[in-house]
Amino acid sequence: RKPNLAVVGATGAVGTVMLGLLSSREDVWGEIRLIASPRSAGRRLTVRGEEVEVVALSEEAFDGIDVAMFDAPDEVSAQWAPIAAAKGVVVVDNSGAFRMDPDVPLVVPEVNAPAARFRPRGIIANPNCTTLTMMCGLAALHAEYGLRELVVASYQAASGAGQSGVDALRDQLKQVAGTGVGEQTCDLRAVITDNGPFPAPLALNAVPWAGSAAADGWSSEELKVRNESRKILGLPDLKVSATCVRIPVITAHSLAVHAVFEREVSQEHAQDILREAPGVVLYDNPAAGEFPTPNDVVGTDPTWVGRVRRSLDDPNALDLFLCGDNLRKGAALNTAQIAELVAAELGG
Ligand code: 11C
Repeated sequence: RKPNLAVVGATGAVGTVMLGLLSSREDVWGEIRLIASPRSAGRRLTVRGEEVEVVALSEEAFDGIDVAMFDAPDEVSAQWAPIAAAKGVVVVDNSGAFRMDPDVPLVVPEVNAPAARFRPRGIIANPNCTTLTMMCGLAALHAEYGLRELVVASYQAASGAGQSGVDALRDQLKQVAGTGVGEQTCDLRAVITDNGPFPAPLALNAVPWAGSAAADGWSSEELKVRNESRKILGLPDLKVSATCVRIPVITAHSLAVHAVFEREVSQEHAQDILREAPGVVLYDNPAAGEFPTPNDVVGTDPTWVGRVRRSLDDPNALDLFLCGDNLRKGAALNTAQIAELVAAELGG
């Protein structure tokens, strides 16, 4: 029989994209059960062309389920993923709760699919969307050149902060549209009084902060980029410096990456590697105006890469610009791909 799937967090920004993916990808699932907080229970959502009623999160909600995708806050996953796993459900979790647990694999199917089979806790973690934007491209370059160091600046979309981030940005854009606001220091802060989930106005701005405060001035998002990249690539000593910045884009994260390798690189060979890399599209002809932008890649599955250059000061280093839909490959798509690996393993 085909395995039964639960989608926990079905009504959120990622959950909504997930239902679209489940309706358009090859259907490997038996029942698809939609689970959300009690507040959203009873809503009817469409998946695979059929209306399904959302049920409240509870232990019984996992009865008869084989695989559960969680897109929930860290504390909800931390509490409920082990409850589901204890019932024999394989959990694919998109929160930060388990990613760095040595007994939980952190999986990008194009990069380390076999890791998904070692899951002593019955949980597989899905990486952070910022990390995911660069993993497929960097893994391919690492296989050829041996990665030593990453210096990353992110340009992250509002939807990384969920539906409340999208709503806040849309409201702020309405407040500033057609005004002269943004020309003078502080006038944005006078007009935009509700920053939503962001620590400063996002419309007409760039905010160098994502996530929560970690030690020594780093943000949690910057540490996730470092720790998760190390784990996925199997490089525990990889040097990583990230600066994570939110920009007024609705969906699709972008990263400027300076990558240093063990061996000498060439621009053309690096472009060839990226052209062939699974999950990657090379779009790199700046003379013709061809490079990825968030607006061009939103709604697509691959991660896109352009502006590939050999560093002028280091023959072992490349500079590149990557964009990916943070709700698709950055979240729902990668989760679905992992769940499909499990379905294939279970014989679905
Ligand atoms: C953001 N990347 O753009 C974050 C959202 O660890 O899964 C995802 C947080 C996470 O704000």
